[in-house]
This record gives sequence, C-alpha cells and structure tokens, in this order.
Amino acid sequence: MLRNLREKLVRTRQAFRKFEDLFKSGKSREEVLDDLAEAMILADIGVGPTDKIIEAIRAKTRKDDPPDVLKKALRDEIAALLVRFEAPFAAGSGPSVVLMVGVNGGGKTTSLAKLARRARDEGRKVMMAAADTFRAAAQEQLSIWGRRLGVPVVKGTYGADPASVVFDALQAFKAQKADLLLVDTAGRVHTNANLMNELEKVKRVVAREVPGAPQEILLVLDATIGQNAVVQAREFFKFSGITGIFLTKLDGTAKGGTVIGIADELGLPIKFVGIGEGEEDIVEFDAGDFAEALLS
Ligand SMILES: Nc1nc2c(ncn2[C@@H]2O[C@H](COP(=O)(O)OP(=O)(O)OP(=O)(O)O)[C@@H](O)[C@H]2O)c(=O)[nH]1
Ligand SMILES: [Mg+2]
Repeated sequence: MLRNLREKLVRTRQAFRKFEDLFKSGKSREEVLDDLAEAMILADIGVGPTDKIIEAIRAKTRKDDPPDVLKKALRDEIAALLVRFEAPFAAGSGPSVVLMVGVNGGGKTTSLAKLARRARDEGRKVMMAAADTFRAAAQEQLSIWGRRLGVPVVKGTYGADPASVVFDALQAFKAQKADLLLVDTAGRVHTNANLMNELEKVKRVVAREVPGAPQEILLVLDATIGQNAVVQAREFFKFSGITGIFLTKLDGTAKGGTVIGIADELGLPIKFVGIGEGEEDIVEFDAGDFAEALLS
C-alpha cells in the first residue's frame, strides 16, 4: 500500500524533492528553515500549518544540527500534525449509510464506487443510491458502476426529489438487510440554497429511517485545486454534519501538500484519498504512510 501511494504521489514527490535539495545545501539551520517555509507554501501546505511545522522543528532541534536531522524532524512533524486527523471509517461495519457531498466534478461518484468495491471485497452486502437527479447522465453513470461491481443501485428519475430516491433506497436496504448504503448526491455549490436544502432533507430522511445514520457524510474535495479546496470546504460547513474528507486526484497533481493544509485548517479527518480513476485507486488515509511517501 505504501509503495502504491508513493508511486501515485510522484508529482507531489517531485515538488517535495526541492525540499531534499534544501537539506543538502550546507546552510545554517535558520537559512534552511526559511527556505523550507517558502517551499512548503509553494507546495500548497498553507501558511498556518507551515508556520506551525517550522516552529516545531525549531523547538525540537539545535542550532548546529545537520540537515539530515532537520529533514527527519520535518517528516516527524508532518506525521504528528496529520495523525491528529486520523479517524477510522465510521461506516466500516454494521448497517451503515454514507452520503457523498461536494462540488461538481470533484469525484463523488467515482469515490463512491471505490468505497462500494472495497466493502464488497470485505464481504459486506452493499447497495448504492443514485440520488443525483440533477445532472442528466448521473443515474446511468452510477448504474454502469453498479453493473461493473455487481452492486445493486436504487435509481431515481431525472428531476425527481433526491430525498424520495433515498427513501426508496432505505426501504430496499432494510428489506434486504444490507450492511452498507452508499448515497451519491448531485454536485452543488454552497450558494445554491435549493441544493443545500435538498441535502438537509436527504440527511433527515436517512436519520429517520435508520437510527444512528448517516454514519459518515464525506465531503469530496479535489486535491488538484490546492488551497482552494480549503476555501471550498469552509463553504460546505453551512451544511452541517460533515464527518470527514475524501480527498481525490492525488495522483497526477503536485499539490499533495494540500492534505496537510486541509487537515490542519479544517480540523476534519481525512478518511480516504483517491489516487486514480479506477475502482481500486483508493487508500485509507494513514498519517505515517503519507509523511513517509512524501519524504522518503
Ligand atoms: N486522476 C483521478 N481522477 C479522478 C479521481 N477521482 C475521480 N476522478 C475523475 O474525476 C472526474 C469526475 O469524477 P466524478 O466521480 O464523476 O465526479 P462527481 O463529483 O461525481 O461529479 P458530478 O456528479 O458532476 O458532481 C472523472 O473523470 C473521474 O474519473 C482520482 O482519484 N484520480
Ligand atoms: Mg457524480
């Protein structure tokens, strides 16, 4: 898994390789830390988390420590910052419902399929609900995933009330005693009050039909937009109850440092990362692995 992550993070690792050069430079600690701070901000880590990490390295090292000590301190600090935002997938066992939310094109439907495959392979009885009734091709897109994965999909019709699709899916979920219901929703921006209200309604229906659900409401964020993902996520906080982040498209982007900024600035756990378009391209987030993959 770590090797896989390391390979997929190749572009971010290239961005981080500039860090390696800093540690080779034979400069003083202060010069290294100044250059490092600049490089971290360029790598989309964000100003706040960068300052915190630099201060922590300064506090834990001595003035005349050689670069490799500073480098190890950097890796440790990144892991220490991220580990606070590790949290297990709350829908990992027992009858559970998961909602995927986020802006258009972030990767909700693909990430949902990845979760479905993962749960199916664990031997769980999985169902998917196509509650994106807003985009014309959304129902068909999820049906294709369903056929490919052998996972049943409860569909709605274009323009229908998403809460009614979810209601139907919940009846099927209960009748068939399934373990996991994954609900795909339409892409939305926070300024679209209608769509945000729809989401609240979906959540209410789920909570009413299955006590304790939804176990997870995952905000799907696209890593390629870097620090803008933080801005986007804040806007989504108007919709209550987000339990974690599914950060997509970490393959092919140099902005993997965004992970650090998102976790620290939002205070939300990163539950999964997406590292490709295929159904297997999902990694459960692990702070140590991530720091290691970036800086090894
Ligand atoms: N490289 C890469 N592409 C991804 C990843 N996740 C999703 N994608 C791609 O991103 C595009 C959009 O994915 P969707 O799953 O349709 O996104 P969505 O959020 O459901 O989009 P809407 O339903 O339109 O809001 C597709 O081309 C996916 O293949 C990922 O981890 N890596
Ligand atoms: Mg979709």
